[in-house]
Amino acid sequence: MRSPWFNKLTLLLGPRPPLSWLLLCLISVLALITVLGSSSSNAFDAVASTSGPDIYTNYRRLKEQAAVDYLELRSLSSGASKQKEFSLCGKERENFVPCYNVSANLLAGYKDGEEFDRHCELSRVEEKCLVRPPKEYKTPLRWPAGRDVIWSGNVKITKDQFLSSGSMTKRMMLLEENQIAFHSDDGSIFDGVKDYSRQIAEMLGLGSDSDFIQAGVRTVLDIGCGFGSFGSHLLSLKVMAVCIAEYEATGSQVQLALERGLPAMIGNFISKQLPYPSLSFDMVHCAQCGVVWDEKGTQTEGMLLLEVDRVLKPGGYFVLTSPSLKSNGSSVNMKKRIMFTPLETITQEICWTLLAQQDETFIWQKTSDVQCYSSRKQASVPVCRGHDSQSYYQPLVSCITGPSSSRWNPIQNRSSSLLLSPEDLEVHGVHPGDYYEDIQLSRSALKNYWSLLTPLIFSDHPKRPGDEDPLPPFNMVRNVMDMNAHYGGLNWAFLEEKKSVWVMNVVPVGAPNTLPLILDQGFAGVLHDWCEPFPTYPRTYDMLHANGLLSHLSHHRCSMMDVLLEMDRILRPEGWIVLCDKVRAIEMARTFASQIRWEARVIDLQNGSDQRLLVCQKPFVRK
Ligand SMILES: *[C@@H]1O[C@H](CO)[C@@H](O)[C@H](O)[C@H]1NC(C)=O
Ligand SMILES: *[C@@H]1O[C@H](CO)[C@@H](O)[C@H](O)[C@H]1NC(C)=O
Ligand SMILES: *[C@@H]1O[C@H](CO)[C@@H](O)[C@H](O)[C@H]1NC(C)=O
Ligand SMILES: CC(=O)N[C@H]1CO[C@H](CO)[C@@H](O)[C@@H]1O
Repeated sequence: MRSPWFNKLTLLLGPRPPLSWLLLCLISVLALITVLGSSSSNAFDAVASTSGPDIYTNYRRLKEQAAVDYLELRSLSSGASKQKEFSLCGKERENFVPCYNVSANLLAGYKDGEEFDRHCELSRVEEKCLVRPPKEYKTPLRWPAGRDVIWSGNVKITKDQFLSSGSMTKRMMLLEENQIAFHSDDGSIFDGVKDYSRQIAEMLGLGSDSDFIQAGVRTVLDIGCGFGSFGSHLLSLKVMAVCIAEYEATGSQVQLALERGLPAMIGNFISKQLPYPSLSFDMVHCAQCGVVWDEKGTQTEGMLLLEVDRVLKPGGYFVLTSPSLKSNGSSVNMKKRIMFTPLETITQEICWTLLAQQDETFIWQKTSDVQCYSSRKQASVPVCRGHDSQSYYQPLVSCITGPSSSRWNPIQNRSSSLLLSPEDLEVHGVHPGDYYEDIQLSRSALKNYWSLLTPLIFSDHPKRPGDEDPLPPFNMVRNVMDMNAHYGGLNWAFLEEKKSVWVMNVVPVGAPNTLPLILDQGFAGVLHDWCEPFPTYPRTYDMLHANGLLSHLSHHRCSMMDVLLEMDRILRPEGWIVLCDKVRAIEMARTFASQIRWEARVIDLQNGSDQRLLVCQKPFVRK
């Protein structure tokens, strides 16, 4: 594939020296693979000598970190052979999602929906153990077969939920006793979703739903996505749809969507903003998503719509489908009036126009004209002062965010290329060379990583980078997470290689906030604090990649062990971990990996560089 931007890339890369340590890391992967002596004593010395150019801004934090390191060191120096392996958690934790203990939240006094919110402070788990898969767990089918058929034993769903499912986005059927089938895009089991998608396109004035991209719709936030069938159809049209839904103990929309290989994460905006910056999505979609948008007299009145407005890009669309609008009898119009008068008021005030209304579906368009806000007749909803804070766990606001942002660019005005232009990059304050270099480096990195992902790497005659790619089923990778995504280079590399994966690009709290840039490329991404569990169900990712994350976290007050245990939780059996980091971080992780009972191999860069690669695989069963 040689798209025009590729040439631009080569041009830009040409004169720049290969500065980044990432380059060290990647180039050196080409070097020989050697097994490091497991936890030799100099590894501890390396861990202990925490010198380097790192700037600590907070002395107290430094001291606290020293304490954590010390504890970890002590447990290390008790001898690798004596390292205790973690035991498996009990059966009750098979579908364990930390931070979402509803009964604990209720006990703490959260109510009115806030009990379903994320409250990590209330669910500290003392016991460290490995979340085990259900007894009947089976390796998911390969993409794209796995999109339409899943093993019912892999997800938690009750018979009632199964039988009651019937809405367009929740349709499924039991094939045999252990398989669930969903809407298939090319089959004709259900065609409801296709018709629905065509209807939306028509309401937007498009000839067909394959014109979404041309109309500027590349990314969709699908709130309460059912089981992802609409998103799955959009993916086939090359539109990236990310599903968010609240935590559900059984029949989880997010768990089922991820099991099918569709982008999803737990997200709920009852009281807090979503972990996305403003002006992020081209469309927000809610079909029977269970959100009450116009609740009167509550503290959050109107705020949920303002949150939708915040994450929508200028000129973007809000699609709302709600069967409650379609009455049983003749009172159709009456009902709609009652239901929609409040929404009408607020949508006008925030400069949305009702584009179309058909059956139970309404489409509003957010203004693309900043002037609209100053020319409003009555401005009872003010424009927020200052800029989008872009921090984490912000409360909902009752003002309009975004008009003053330099990222204010109507979706209809955007170039069709996903690659950002130098002008776009200027808006983000990013040097084009850095951006194109990140992509270039990730491209070569991916080639190497991919060829390493085979159990052969753990054998006595390990596979080397560049050796022929392993045969299926070894590369069964669909859901990928880049835990420290930087500019989204790894996502680019996957795209270019035409691998059938999607990437959750995570920007760690405390790292330069590149999330707006990632989302502006049409990728999935989220801000996350890795000292806390990730908002997803167990066994939902096939590959976790982290470049420099461990050293980044050493500035924070969390233990590496907790991060690795969390990685183990969210990884599918036989899933892969690729860590690239400084030698002391990697050697520490190597020791912990054996406690978590991962197969692991350190790859030496053989270049005097202090970067190492750690490739691990989570075993299918642990005895
Ligand atoms: C959830 O919280 C309750 C009440 O604090 C506690 O008894 C229970 O063990 C917790 N559940 C999990 C899975 O941590
Ligand atoms: C419509 O029908 C449903 C179930 O059939 C019922 O629960 C609901 O009350 C009805 N609504 C009206 C407005 O009659
Ligand atoms: C969008 O494009 C139109 C036509 O090229 C132009 O007039 C308008 O100023 C642009 N809007 C923005 C916000 O760039
Ligand atoms: C990326 C890197 O550090 N490359 C170096 C590897 O080692 C050779 C020889 O010592 C250097 O010339 C490279 O610059």
